[in-house]
Amino acid sequence: MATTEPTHRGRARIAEPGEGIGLDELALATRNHGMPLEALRYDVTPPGLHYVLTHYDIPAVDPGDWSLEVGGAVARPLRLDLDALRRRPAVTARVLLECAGNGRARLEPRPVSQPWLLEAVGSAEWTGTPLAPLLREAGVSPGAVDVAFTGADHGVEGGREQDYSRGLPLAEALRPDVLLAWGMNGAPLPPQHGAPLRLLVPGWYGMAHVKWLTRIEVLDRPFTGFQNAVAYRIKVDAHEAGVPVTRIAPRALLAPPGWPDFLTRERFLRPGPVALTGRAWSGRAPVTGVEVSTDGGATWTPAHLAPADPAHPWTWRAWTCAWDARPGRHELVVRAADAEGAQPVQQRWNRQGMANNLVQRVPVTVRQ
Ligand SMILES: Nc1nc2c(c(=O)[nH]1)N[C@H]1C(S)=C(S)[C@@H](COP(=O)(O)O)O[C@H]1N2
Ligand SMILES: [Mo]
Repeated sequence: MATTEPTHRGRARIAEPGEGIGLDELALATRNHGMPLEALRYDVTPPGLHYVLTHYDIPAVDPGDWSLEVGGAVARPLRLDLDALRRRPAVTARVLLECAGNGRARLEPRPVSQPWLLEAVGSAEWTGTPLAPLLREAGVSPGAVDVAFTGADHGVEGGREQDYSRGLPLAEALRPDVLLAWGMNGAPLPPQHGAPLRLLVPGWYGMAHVKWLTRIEVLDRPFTGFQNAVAYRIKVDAHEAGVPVTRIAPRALLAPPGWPDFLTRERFLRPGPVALTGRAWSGRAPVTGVEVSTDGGATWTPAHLAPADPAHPWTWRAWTCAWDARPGRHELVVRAADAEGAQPVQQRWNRQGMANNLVQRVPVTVRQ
């Protein structure tokens, strides 16, 4: 990893008070699209509607001469091409991904980065082979602690030139549900989602699910690469080490009811009974409940939460809540809880805007 002189523009910073979203953030937002929230209606996010987040460029990878290397602290280093991987036992799992920066754009002050509102989520059906048996075949050394996963994409971040690379604790890498995936929704992985092969670590925020995977390195020391040591840390002061971002905190989202204004996205409804619907998830523990407020959070009503599907423990669950919409302006708010607690109603700020699960607020106007 080479160090280049950081330019001022490329450095992470916090927006000035009152500073609007700038062109750098707009450029990121047009490359990295979210899932339109009406797509919360689908159990499995259809192709093209799943959110996308790519730090650098989508790399040019020829699947014909691509191969995956497994090395480092192992007894028998391996190299596998796509055919060799596809001959291994295959599973298909429904796994929700959410970017750790989801909700960042509404933080005050705003960390300048990919300006997600709330749409950095999707749940697809991923096909691949479990990672653990492959690691066992390679023979993990007794002193191993972390596993580093490196993608084919390359860029500069925080002034440091690097391949996108993430470390994962060995115990997590050995979980039976961690996959090396070559398929998404029954088709080969599309370029933007990591073709020909990506990692899936169910329950963890998006950054752990390394795309365009080329190398797996078992480490007998903790991984100290940029994406773990500098990025993806929850910290308030620039100089503190911070806490690493790991599993997805609980969140409920409302499929915005009624119809939108083209420009402002403000919502309009007709008076009468409305079935409010949405999805809820957590990567830490099962969701225990969803509550809905139609008065800006003054009072809360429990929503009906669909039972967990044992076949799909890592996806979202549907919820519904009946509302008798009366004419006027209302603020709809939803919050999910898991065994560790509920979503906060007040922001919990951190300087990278990570793992923020502030409640969603949807202002609506019920027309006469
Ligand atoms: N190689 C590589 N893997 C990556 C990234 C990346 O920039 N490069 N972005 C990560 C982040 S931050 C997220 S949120 C998810 C997004 O996955 P998706 O684009 O398939 O939704 O990919 C992760 N894997
Ligand atoms: Mo992300």
